[in-house]
Amino acid sequence: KGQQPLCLWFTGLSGAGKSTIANLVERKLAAQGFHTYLLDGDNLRHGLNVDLGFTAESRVENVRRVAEVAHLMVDAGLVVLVCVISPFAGERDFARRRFAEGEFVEVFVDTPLADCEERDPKGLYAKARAGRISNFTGIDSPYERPAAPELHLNTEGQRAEQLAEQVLAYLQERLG
Ligand code: GGZ
Repeated sequence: KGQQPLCLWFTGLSGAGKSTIANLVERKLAAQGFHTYLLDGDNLRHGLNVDLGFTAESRVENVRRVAEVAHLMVDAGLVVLVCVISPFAGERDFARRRFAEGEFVEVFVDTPLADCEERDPKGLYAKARAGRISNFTGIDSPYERPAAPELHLNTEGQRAEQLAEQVLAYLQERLG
């Protein structure tokens, strides 16, 4: 199936739902015949980015590498879904600039910190609050909210399935 290569860049707090939504979107795109690949920050940190931690410098490098890999994959013709907190506007802009106009779709998964902390699927927020992890996004490390994302998902009271549909509806309009 003919397709426009594209990078869907999901940004948001830990536990915001980036991976859950991106996985649903990927499944639906694959079912429509698109060739997709999902780059997940948490997974990449076990391989490509195993040398990086969570200082500001490490996050800058982490996001830079992920953007470069995503760019290579888009170059190869894929629809790439990226899930990284990418807390700094400057690095998200760096990522955007790697791509041609219209190839980069920033998706802000906007979940209130309180909700992320309540979910706390990996117990990381509890650890951060207890001072057992430092530089935790939203606790003692900043998250700069996107000013003008292509898509702003307000997740409060929404199911992941509905949010994935919002992404697909946007793509449908964009890609036809
Ligand atoms: C934020 C952390 C931290 C700290 C471990 N701060 O929700 P998760 O668990 O599965 O995903 C988070 C992941 C964040 O990696 P990214 O590569 O997306 O971050 S960034 O874009 O800022 O470079 C979280 C886990 O790693 N994690 N320690 N201190 N998240």
